[in-house]
Amino acid sequence: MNETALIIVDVQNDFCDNGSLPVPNAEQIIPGINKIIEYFHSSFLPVYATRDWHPIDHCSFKSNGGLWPMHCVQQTKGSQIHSELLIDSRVTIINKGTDKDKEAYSGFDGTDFSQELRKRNISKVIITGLATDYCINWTTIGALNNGFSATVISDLIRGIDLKPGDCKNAINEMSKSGAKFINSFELN
Ligand code: VGL
Ligand code: ZN
Repeated sequence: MNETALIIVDVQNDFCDNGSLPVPNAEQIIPGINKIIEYFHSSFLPVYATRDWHPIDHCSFKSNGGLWPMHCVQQTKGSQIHSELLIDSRVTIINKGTDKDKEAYSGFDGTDFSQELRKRNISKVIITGLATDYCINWTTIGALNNGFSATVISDLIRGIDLKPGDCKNAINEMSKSGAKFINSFELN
């Protein structure tokens, strides 16, 4: 149980420029994430990418009383992973938020992700992607709650800050829960 896996969270069109729920400056982190993906492949370490993967009648949409504009609807352009991200068959995709009645910000919520990681002897995850104050926060805490150690790449995350301070609070929360933070230059 001592392998490390990379988890790229929700780098999907709807969270990028011109998407329906754009995260400010999301696209800035893509080249940096690509370097980390290549580093993991060259070290023969597993790479996972989560996708927010909602049915069209999902409860998180404003049209259904939720908080968000319609986003990441299964099989649409908006739910595709950004084309500049180096995703190929070596990357395992994890879909979350697929139950119309449940919000699921964590890649560990309603998925078999933790069993999959355990099966591959992974004890530590490195986390990057979108959005700091939602799916990064919840996925990181989900990893910790499932017994993995979790490290967030601090310069390769971007957040929404619906309320100013949300991202800062999320970082404090992850820290308090036991997550570590590193800069990407420490990885390659
Ligand atoms: C997310 C808002 C709604 C995220 C997903 O990926 O952080 N944020 N759905
Ligand atoms: Zn969502």
